[in-house]
Amino acid sequence: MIEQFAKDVDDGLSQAEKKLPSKYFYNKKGDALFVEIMQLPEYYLSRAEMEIFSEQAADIIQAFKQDKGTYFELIELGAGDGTKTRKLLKQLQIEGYHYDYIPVDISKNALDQLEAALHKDLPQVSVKPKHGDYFEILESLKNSHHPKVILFLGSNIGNMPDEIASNFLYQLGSNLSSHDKLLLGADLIKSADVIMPAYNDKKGVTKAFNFNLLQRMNEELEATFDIDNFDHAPEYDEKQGIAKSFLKSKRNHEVAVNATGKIYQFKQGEKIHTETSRKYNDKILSDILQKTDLTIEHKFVDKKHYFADYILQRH
Ligand code: AVJ
Repeated sequence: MIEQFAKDVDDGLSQAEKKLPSKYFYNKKGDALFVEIMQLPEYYLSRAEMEIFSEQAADIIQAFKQDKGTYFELIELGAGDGTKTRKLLKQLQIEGYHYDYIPVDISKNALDQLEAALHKDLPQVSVKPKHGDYFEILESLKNSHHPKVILFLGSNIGNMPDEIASNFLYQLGSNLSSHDKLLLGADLIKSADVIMPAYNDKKGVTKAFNFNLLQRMNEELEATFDIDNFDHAPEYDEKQGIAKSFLKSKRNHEVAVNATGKIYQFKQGEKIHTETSRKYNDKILSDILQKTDLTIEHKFVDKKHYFADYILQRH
């Protein structure tokens, strides 16, 4: 794991345009910061999706079109703290469905906490956590022949550039059977004055989340990053609907990373791209789905039309 981290860091920092994979945000501290982000007044995404789940859980479940008498697998990619999913799990219990809830997450810490919390709050739900990244899980889907409903919420897909998202959804679709469903949460394109504060909150939690990546490299890779040498610098291209987060070097300096055995130079104003958060509309999503076996069947939105949960079916 550490070796892969070191390799990814070396790859990213050796490019002309430096970058780091956003999946490394999520260590114990990053998980806690992300939970804090979800509660920020500026971070509308979680609240909008929560509203959809609170008010439309029964309709969403109906759109799954699962047979009440037949066991199915409810698989959540990037489950995190599972707050929204709880609404669905409760409703599924009420309606008497037979299923296992299989949360998948890159963070073992988040999975352990989720399992403990569900065991306490919803003891009837059978929870079978899986630790790993999304791509690793795809293969293992093939090994089970039960009907499946995949949850990919929170606009987590937005971390993938469109081509990667398309490949990922293609692979996901090809590992599903017809009538399996994918519930895909997608943040919708809107104006910069709503989006920018969500990635640059007043309290500085998102900034701390971004800086945590530097601290994680210091701790796990014996790097010498000084957070005082960087600014948190989010951007949003309103026309394209793409938000990006950067760490921007305040001065010319260099950083040693013991685990890679290298020294990396940073120029004043030079940026490390740490995250992409793509925003969607029906057209963008349809284009991404074009090469896949998945088609849009339903769309659930919040009252402000900030966020959408799409139901996709393998055709
Ligand atoms: C969990 C990937 C959806 O991109 O909005 C929040 C992560 N980054 N604030 C997002 C995040 C900074 C989030 N996703």
